Amino acid sequence: MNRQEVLRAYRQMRLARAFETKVAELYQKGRMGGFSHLYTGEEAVAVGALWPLRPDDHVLGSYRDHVYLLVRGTDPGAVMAELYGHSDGCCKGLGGSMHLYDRERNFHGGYAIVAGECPVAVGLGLSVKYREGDQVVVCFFGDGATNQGVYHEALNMAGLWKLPIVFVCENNEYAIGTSVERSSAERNLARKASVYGMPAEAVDGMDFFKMVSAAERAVARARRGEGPTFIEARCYRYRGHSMSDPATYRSKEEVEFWRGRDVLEKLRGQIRHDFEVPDEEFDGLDAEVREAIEAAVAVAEAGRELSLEEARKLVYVRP
Ligand SMILES: Cc1ncc(C[n+]2csc(CCOP(=O)(O)OP(=O)(O)O)c2C)c(N)n1
Repeated sequence: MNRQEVLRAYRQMRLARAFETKVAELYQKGRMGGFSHLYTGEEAVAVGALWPLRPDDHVLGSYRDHVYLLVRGTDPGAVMAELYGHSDGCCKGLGGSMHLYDRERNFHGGYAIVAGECPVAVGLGLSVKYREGDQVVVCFFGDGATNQGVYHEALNMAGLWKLPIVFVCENNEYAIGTSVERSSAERNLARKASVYGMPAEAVDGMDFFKMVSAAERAVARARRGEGPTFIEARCYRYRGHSMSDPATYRSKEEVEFWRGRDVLEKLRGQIRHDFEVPDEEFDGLDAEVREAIEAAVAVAEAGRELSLEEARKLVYVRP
């Protein structure tokens, strides 16, 4: 990767972090309703896994979904307005935090049902194969999803039919407050997936470069028609499961251990060292990101909710 590319990766990660820090603040001020599940700490997984994709590739995620859209290039104002439930939102305010969607960028949804995105990814993968395309489907889900029946059905079909899918499991060690050891008979989630006819590997999800190289291998395999790959990204979320979770089930030491391996700090250190990027250049990028976030908040604040009549027209269609 060259200097320009690594700085682009840093900017994407910084934008993701700053966006969600702002969301936490605005959520606490009551500016948005519904649930809000933040990705803070896991940014290297999304930025790394999506790095090799082309605009015509497909992406799906769970309810912890804000960052995927930002990385895919959805306007931050459209994501923020969606969280406000406003009509400028990427789903005109009808989806909200857990149900983001951007057809133009082939982001096919945030799914609030755990593992709900996995069979949809199989459908998309099958459609790519049927049309003899070379697009790839990247499907994100948490460790908790690997205990769902539909997840196993989806992986089985993807492996059997050699579909062009990259399954990215964000193993952040917890499903709400239940740790992997207490919920999965097989704690090694890569091994658990490997029986479905696909290569499966565990990757340090706190390291952007390791995520990129795993994703590049998986995407290349899928494009060559060799079928799916499973990546277990070992990572950690700094915050509770959602904004209403005080996360009392884990110790301060545990959180501090992971914060000490912060993905943004790590990437900044690597770039500073390898490309001799001066601090002022990082400061410039940080300032640019702050402005982008302010602009996003301004879009959301200035917006309005759809009227019931407008909403009804979008939700119901005549058969
Ligand atoms: C089928 C189903 N069962 C239970 C829930 C309630 N629920 C919401 S999030 C969650 C935990 C999922 O954890 P994980 O898949 O590890 O994702 P993470 O939140 O760690 O990103 C559960 C059990 C749900 N939404 N859907």
